[in-house]
Order: sequence, then structure tokens, then C-alpha cells
Amino acid sequence: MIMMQLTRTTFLRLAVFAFVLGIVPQLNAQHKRGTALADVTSAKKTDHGMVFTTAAGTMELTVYSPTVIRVHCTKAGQRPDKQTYAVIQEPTACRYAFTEESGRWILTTDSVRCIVRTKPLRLSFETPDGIVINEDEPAFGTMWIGEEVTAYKKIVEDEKFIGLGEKTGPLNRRGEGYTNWNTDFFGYPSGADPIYLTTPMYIGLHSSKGRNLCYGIFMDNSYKSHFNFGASNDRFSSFTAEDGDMNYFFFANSSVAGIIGSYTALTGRMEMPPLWSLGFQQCRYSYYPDKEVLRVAQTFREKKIPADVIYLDIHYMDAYKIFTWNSERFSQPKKMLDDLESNGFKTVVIVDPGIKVEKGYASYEKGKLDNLFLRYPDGTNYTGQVWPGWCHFPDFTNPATRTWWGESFKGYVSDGIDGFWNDMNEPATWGQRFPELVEFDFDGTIGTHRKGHNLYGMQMARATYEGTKKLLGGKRPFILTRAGYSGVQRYSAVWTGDNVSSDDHMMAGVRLTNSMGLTGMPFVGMDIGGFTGNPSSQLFARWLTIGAFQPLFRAHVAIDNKDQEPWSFGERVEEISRNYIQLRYNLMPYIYSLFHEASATGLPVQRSLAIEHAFDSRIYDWAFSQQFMLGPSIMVCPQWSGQDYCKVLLPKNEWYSLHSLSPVTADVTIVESPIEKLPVFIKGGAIIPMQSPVQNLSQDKPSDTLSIYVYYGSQASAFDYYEDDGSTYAYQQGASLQRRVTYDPASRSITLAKPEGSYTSKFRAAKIVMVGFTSLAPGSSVTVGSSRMTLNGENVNFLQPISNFDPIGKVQRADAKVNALSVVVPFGTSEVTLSW
Ligand code: MIG
Repeated sequence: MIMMQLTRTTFLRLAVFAFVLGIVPQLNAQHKRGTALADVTSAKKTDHGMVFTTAAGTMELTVYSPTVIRVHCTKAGQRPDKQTYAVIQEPTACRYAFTEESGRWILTTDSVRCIVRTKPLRLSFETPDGIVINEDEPAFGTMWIGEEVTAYKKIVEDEKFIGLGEKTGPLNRRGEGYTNWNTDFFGYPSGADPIYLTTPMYIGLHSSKGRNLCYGIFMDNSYKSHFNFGASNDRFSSFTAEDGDMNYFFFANSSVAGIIGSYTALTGRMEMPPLWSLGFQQCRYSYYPDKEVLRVAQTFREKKIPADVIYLDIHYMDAYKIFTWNSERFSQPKKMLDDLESNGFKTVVIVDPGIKVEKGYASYEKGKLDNLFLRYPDGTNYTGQVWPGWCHFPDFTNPATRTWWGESFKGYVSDGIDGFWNDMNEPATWGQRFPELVEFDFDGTIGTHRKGHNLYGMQMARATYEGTKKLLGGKRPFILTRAGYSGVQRYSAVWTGDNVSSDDHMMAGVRLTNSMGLTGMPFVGMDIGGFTGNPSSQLFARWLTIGAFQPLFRAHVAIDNKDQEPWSFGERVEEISRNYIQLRYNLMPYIYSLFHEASATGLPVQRSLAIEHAFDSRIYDWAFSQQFMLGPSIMVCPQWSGQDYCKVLLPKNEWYSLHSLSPVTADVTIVESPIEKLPVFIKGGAIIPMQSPVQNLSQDKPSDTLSIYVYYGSQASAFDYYEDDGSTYAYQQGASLQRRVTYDPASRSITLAKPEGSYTSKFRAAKIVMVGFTSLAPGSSVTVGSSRMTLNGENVNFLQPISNFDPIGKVQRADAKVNALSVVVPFGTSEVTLSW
């Protein structure tokens, strides 16, 4: 015994001595200092690029397309991890070349040059004519500190940064830092980070040599990650993953829209959503029992407030057990759902991931038997607490789990449900400390929660989407998710979680959804009225009028709060709500066409001004950073409630007030913004197809005349009108109708091109309504085809006068004033040109 003690002590002393003498420090070297990519020792061609080896690690460059280059760095001694849940595009065959030139390699595509310095290994992306777009910080490049890896980029003086999706804060993220770790954050402060969803993609903007430059970077790494846009330093922007490879895509487009296009080509776009999901959605935590659900739905119909969707939150289940019904509250669910359906309502049910541990509960038994849950390294199922009590959690990175989960919706689907709301999928657990050692299948490759966490919500949405799509026999499901990762747009709409009933939060929500559009998510929205807290009637009205122009239009409220239906705030707010909801329904041909554009190109429906005006520095002003465009033509300027006047930014163009249809001067302007009059402006040259009022989108049909509003502008413009059956995938086989409408002030004409596609429009006629054409008067004649037709005067009011309330009555009164001209033309299969 004594001998051993002595030996051990002596050994320890020797070790300390050796350390002090510097014999051992080698062991620790890599933790004392970061290790950056070093001098290139070998370079090799690969299938679509080249791989460079250094003592610290390798870097592989892969050409995905002329504008998209992947940079994949792996630490020395590790195997590259090429698995991805985000990227669905393979490198495409395209022209590119690597040439070696005085110790550097130069990768050239049609759109970009990438200079690869080899001593040490550093990158610089340049325009084809040699202007630097983005380059590695020369000293640091890509560097590891332990397992953590960071790419450092030289920051440029006037550089701005936008993107990262669902992140609070300003539009220009310069000087800010962010963390990606999906977080269930009830009542999050309006500046909190992180919240629910991760899209590690941003866009950098700056000018050099008189040229406006922009680029995108998407780091596809699901570990906890950090982005720094010059926070606490003046030297670099950087992005860090706490583990795994440094794997990022560089997008070299000349416009923000082009970058979004490339990013969504890479990570996917949504399929067309069911038309009904674009209507007004009413939610509450929770409507029950069945009678109450039916009452709420019926009230919409009685009050003639259009609506399409009602939600069942967690109380519809038996003890919060997913895939069950509470039979006391909902004794005949199918009957209730049928009644709702025939009244033009679709029902969306919530599903949480946590499966209650309870003997005899089918989902639990099946999941346990087939090993479908997340497990500890010793093979036992992980157990955590959520609503049902102790739960197991489906492993959505296991293909068998996804299949089982998808099939589990069979009962709901046969009951008549086609909308599914995925909540709590960060994943959330009571305690909010999901243990890191828990293992995920990763489609057979195995990883821990550290890598799986940020992917969980997206994979749940995927399993829900793929499963219900199969079950619905050709009908489109609607999925709404809280958490997600890049690519989530392929499966689901997203809402911004548990916001707060305050003006500040309403505005923050607009910025969040604007930013989400920049990272490929077109179907986004926020809880109208705020989830937690009780909004004033003014605030609710303001919020709803903003929501009417957002892609996902849903009111929702928490369990302890007062009702938040459009009629819960008195007659005036009810009337304002009806007015704006009705306007949204009238705009549906325009909005649906925008969703088609999003599904075809990735361009969002709700567009941050940075998409069109990235280099107009005024858009980054706090005062204007909530503004967005609904499609190409409608400028929405959200404004605090209780603010009767506000400042708006209208970039150079002709503009018209939505309310008066009269011209408004471009630039920074003070406008009226009383509660019934959200500042909304129509761009000159706008082409906006609209339909007659309907109460819902699934049962009610508009008249057979499509109204196409054309606003005078000095520039030519075009709009692609789109239509399909609104409910199936037949459009993917060509059963759609696309029709380009063009306006040309030079030739003084408006043309409806021949329709493309095999779908027959529900419209037989088009009423072309011309606004702001001051050179024309009622009675003027126009040429349509070979005939002369006469323009009629029109009083156009998009919003109805609010009868009982004087201020708006005055503003809205149409009097005898003629503010537009119209002519009805056939909307058939041949081209129609109207000229004057
Ligand atoms: O722990 O299902 O964000 O919309 O109403 C709260 C109840 C769980 C959080 C969601 C919210 C939903 C609520 N859920």
C-alpha cells in the first residue's frame, strides 16, 4: 500500500515537473490556440471540383452551378460528414475550370471567380472581372478551436448583412451576433435570441469600385451555431459550428432575389398549398367541446366574416395523447368535422411529438416495440416530460419512425382532417435541457442530440407532410410548424411562436416574417393579437389588418387570455376586421398567383424591401424596416396602433393609396394611419387580379368575372396570373392555367396573353379596371381586338365605408367621384389586347 502511494505521488510530481519544463504541452497545443487551415500540401481534382489538403484539415470545393460553390472543410484526422437534410440538389453539370497560377488555384465559372491561395489555404470570391465580393480573413481563414470550427471573413466598411430567417433585431444585422439553437420560448422578449427556428443563411451587401455587390452564405451544419456580423469586433464577420464540418455554400448572384432563387433551388421550395389555407384561420388554446367549435364557426357565417379554418389545440385529445380524441368533449368527431366542412370550414389539429408512456396506448406500444423513439446510448428510450406527463420522443431521423408517424394520421384523415399543426418540436421538454447524449438514428449513421436538435422540427414536419400527403389520396395537406431548419419550406408553413400582445411585438413579428422570406420560407405568419396577453381593441384591429396582407393569416391566443375572435373587441373592430378579411379574399387571385411564384422560384410572398431595394440605405432605417411588399405591387406599412399619422418610405415610382386610389408622392412621406386605415400603397404599373366576395375558399365560389386592376405607371409591367383546382397535385401534370398580363404605357395597351396549361379557368370574363389613367375619361373608346368598346366610369372602394363610425365614413365615402375606368372582355382561350 505505502509503496503504491509513493509511486503515484512521485509520478504526479514528475508529470507536473515535465509539464512545467515544456515536455508535455504538445498534448494541449490545439486548445491553447486555434488551428487554422495551413499550407496546401496536395491538391486533387474531384467529380465536381477540387480538394486541398493541409496539415490542419482539408477543404473541398464543389461547383453546384455557375453561381453556387460549396466549401467543405474537415479537420485533419476526421472523415468528411456529407450527410444533409437541407440540401436536395446535386451538383449540376456546368462549365467551370481550375487553373494553377503562381502558387494559387483559380476556379472560374460563368458567374464567379474563386481564388484559392495555398500558403496558407484561403479563399477569395470575385466577380469575373476581378472585384472582390467576399474573402477570408487572411490571418484566420477557417479555424478550429477544439471541435468548434469557424470561418472568418474580412468585413468591409460599408458591408450590410441581412437574413438568418427567424431572428429578432434589425433588418441590417451589422454589429449583431446570433446563435442557432431551436428554443421553445414562451412570451419571448421582442429582441430575444435564439427562438424557434434555424436557417443559417445570410446575404452580405456592399459596394466596391462603383459596383453594388451581394453574395449569400449558407452554412449547412445543424450543430449549435453562431453568426457574428461584426459584433464586438471591427475585423471580421464569422460563422461558427460547435462541432462537425465547416460546410457552407457560397452564392454569387448579382441580386438578392437571385440569391434566394439559388438558395431555394438548393434547399427546395414548397409545393402549392391548399387554397383554403390562404384564407382566414381562427385558432385558440383551446376551442372545446364540439359545440363551442361549431358555435365559433357559425358566428363567422352569421356575421359574414369570411373564414376558412378553425383549429383544435391540445384539449381535443384524451390526456394529451397524440392520435386520440377526448370522447367527452368530442363524442362524434367525424360528425362535427362534416358539419364544419359543409359550412366551408377546414379543421386543423395540433400534434406534439411527445408520446405518453402508458401501457396499452397504441402509439406508445408500437413505438417501443419497433424502436422508433430517441434513445440513450445504452439503448433505453429517453423519457422527458411534456403535456401528457412522461413521454418518449419519436426519432424523426429514423426512416421507420417517419413512416410510422405518417401512417398514424390515418384516423384523423378518415375523420376528415387535412391540416396538421406541429408544435413543441424544438424539441421542447419541461426543464428545457434535452440531454445531449441522447442518440438519433440519422438514417442509420447515428449522432447525438447536439447534431439532431436543430433538425428535429423539420424532420417532424417532413414525416407529417409525407405521411398525410399519402393518406389524403391526391389532396394537398396543410402543415404548420413552429421549429425547423433550412429546407423546412418543402413541407410546412411556419409561425413565429408564443408572441406577446404588444405593439412592439407586432412590429417585431413583421420583421421576423420579412426575414424568413429572405431564407426561403414563403408561408409565414404570426399569432394575430398576440399569443400571451390581452391586446387593446386598437391593437387587435391593427394586427389583423396587417395580417390580412401576410401569407399565413391566423389569429391565436393562449389559454388564460380573453377571446380573440374578430368580434371580441366590439362592433367597430368587428367591422374593420370584416373589411380587411374580405379584402384579402377579394385579392385571392393575386395572392394565389404569388404562392405559385414562390413555389416556382422561391421568391417569397411577403417581401422585405431588401429584395428589390437592397442598396437604398433608407430601407434599413428602423422606421421603415417593417415595411414589406405583398408580391410585386402592394406596399404594406405596418404601424403602431394608436398612431394616427406615420412616416412611410415609398421608393421612386408612381404610387396610389389603397384607400383613396389617389396618387401619393414617392419618397419619405407622412400619411394618415388611423386604426381603420393601415397605410397600404399600390405601385404604379401594378396588375392585380381580384375576385368578387366569398365567405370561404373551399365551398363558396366567386362570380365568373375576374377583375384585373391596372394602375397607371410610366414603366411597362407584367403579372403572371395563375390558377389551378386549389386542392390536388394535378397542376404538377399540367392541369394549371397561367396567363401573362402585360401593361405597356408606350404602346398604350394591356394584353392578356393566351393561357398556358390545360386547366380551364373558373372565370369567363375579365373586367379590366384602369386606375390613374388621367388622359382617359368615362366614355372614351378603346380597341379590343377588332372592336371599339367604351370605358365605363367606376367608383372603386376596396374597403367598405364603416357605417357607424364617422371618421372612416368620411374618408371612405365614394360620393359620385369616378376614380377608375373599366371594360369587360372575354377571359377565354385567345389573346385579348386592349389599347387606347
Ligand atoms: O406549452 O398547445 O406555441 O401556439 O397554443 C404550450 C398549446 C404549447 C405552444 C404553442 C401555442 C399552443 C400551445 N403550445
